[in-house]
Amino acid sequence: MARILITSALPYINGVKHLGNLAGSMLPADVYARFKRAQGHEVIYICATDEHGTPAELAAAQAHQDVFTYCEEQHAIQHRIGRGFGLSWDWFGRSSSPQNRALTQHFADVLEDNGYIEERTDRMIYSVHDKRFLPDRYVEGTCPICGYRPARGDQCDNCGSLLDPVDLIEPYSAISGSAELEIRETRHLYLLQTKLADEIRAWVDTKGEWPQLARSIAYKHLDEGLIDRGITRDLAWGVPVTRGGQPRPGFEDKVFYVWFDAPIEYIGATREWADATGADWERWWRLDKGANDVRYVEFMGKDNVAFHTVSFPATIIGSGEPWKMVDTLKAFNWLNWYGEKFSTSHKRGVFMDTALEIQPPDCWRWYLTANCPEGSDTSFTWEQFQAAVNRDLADVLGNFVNRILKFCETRFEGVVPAGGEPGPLEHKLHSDLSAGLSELTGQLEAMELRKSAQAARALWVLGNEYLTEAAPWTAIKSDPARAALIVRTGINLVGLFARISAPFIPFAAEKIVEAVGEAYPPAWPSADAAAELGRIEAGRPVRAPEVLFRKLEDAQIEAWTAEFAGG
Ligand code: B3M
Ligand code: ZN
Repeated sequence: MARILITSALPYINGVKHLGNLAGSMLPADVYARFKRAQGHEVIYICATDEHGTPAELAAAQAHQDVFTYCEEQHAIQHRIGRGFGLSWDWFGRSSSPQNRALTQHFADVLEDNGYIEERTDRMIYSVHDKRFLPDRYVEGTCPICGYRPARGDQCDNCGSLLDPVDLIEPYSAISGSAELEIRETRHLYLLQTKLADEIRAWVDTKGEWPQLARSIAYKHLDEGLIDRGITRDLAWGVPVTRGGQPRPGFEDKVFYVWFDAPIEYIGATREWADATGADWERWWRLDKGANDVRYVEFMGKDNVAFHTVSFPATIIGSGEPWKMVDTLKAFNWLNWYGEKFSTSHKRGVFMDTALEIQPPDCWRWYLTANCPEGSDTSFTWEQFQAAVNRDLADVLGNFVNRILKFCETRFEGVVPAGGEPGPLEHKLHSDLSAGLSELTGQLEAMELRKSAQAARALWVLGNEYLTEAAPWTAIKSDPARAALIVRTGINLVGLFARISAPFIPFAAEKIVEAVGEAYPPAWPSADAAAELGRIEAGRPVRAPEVLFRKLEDAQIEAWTAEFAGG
């Protein structure tokens, strides 16, 4: 048995996330974590809210809250919603935790000791009216590339260009609207990534097993050439800049840049978990404390890949300390809403809170896994969602479970019947199932989410085909022993389907498992179908569960299409 550390990109604190955020990091990480636990491995799945930086401060100001209270509330909201989707985090931490603060300050210290941090003088925008510097999103103005207004200081929302606040045309303060801005000098810490570039490349070169999307983005950034990166900001909310545990002179009003402390929170959150539960965090993260045999897998959207393949590795490698680094990095493209971006302000697309109000979590989990933006950007459509729920879940899986269990209730008093011997139909079923089980396990091992969902569905289809051909409702009239064998086989298929479906649709899987008297969470099956179909023996009471999946009517789909179209 292996030890597997899983993290998904830390969602920003500034509001409830949309379905694309879920589909491109947290959900696939959860499917994989559940699969690996079911195989019997020791797994921890760690996530957290990313709470620092200008997005947090600005969102708090908009909500008329102080940033501390805002973050506390939003963290609780995101935590509750994540649990509502069944995300099986072992810990959902906060990047503003004392644990992360200590680690961030520690990394800055050792990086400086090793000669990888330097103080430099920067020219930054200062607002005379607000009496403060305006980093990143605190400045708005006209985009110098496309002319869009208001473009934000760090990025233009219209053309996507990455900007420097000083490049904006006719800039103004996002706080007060004041255009009385000056360029002033300010001191900042720089992480000397140029000095680390060769070591980072050499490390990426050893990662041949990374999926293609992650590798290509990493090399794109390495080939463009790394630049030294400012890792402090003139902000109040964040990790204070210290040196050797004392405030750093001249940096009393500054904090570390959010992208410096956010990835460190993967470690920080593990410490939060350890502090809360008495677990040992070092055996997951310190190579000198046993983390050598940990396999570390990260899940994230493609825009985060550079930070995880270049910037965070620069922090770790530059520290010279024996920290565990990522082994496999699974990246995703965008899930869009009918070809456009999700947007809170335009009311376009479904966000995680609303999603849970209108449909059960398993329906979203199934659709978003089966249609995740793996090979390219994809678009959500209500028609596909309806098909995923009605055909895959209701017609194929739900119907199978109900047909066989209802039949057992009416004809065998709800007890798994004895008698009968497997015939040619069962032998064919065993060999088809065995092949399908190895396919499914292989795709999950490879973290191919879409293909995994297809493989699971193909197994459900095999069950339906078997039942239709074997036709126990006919056999019962002429050959009761044969009918008993078919029903027993069918009930074992139900149990098997619950086991293979649990990573995708854990709530339904739990109901199914209960219906056939198995334990939850169920263990992952071997590829020996004949053995797997012998688990549930004659004499066990079973019962049909309540409706597992409700079908979606066309009228409902039309109403949602209009409601969430934006405009
Ligand atoms: N919060 C960006 C995002 O949510 C950022 C990820 C941090 S991962 C350490 O896409
Ligand atoms: Zn632009």
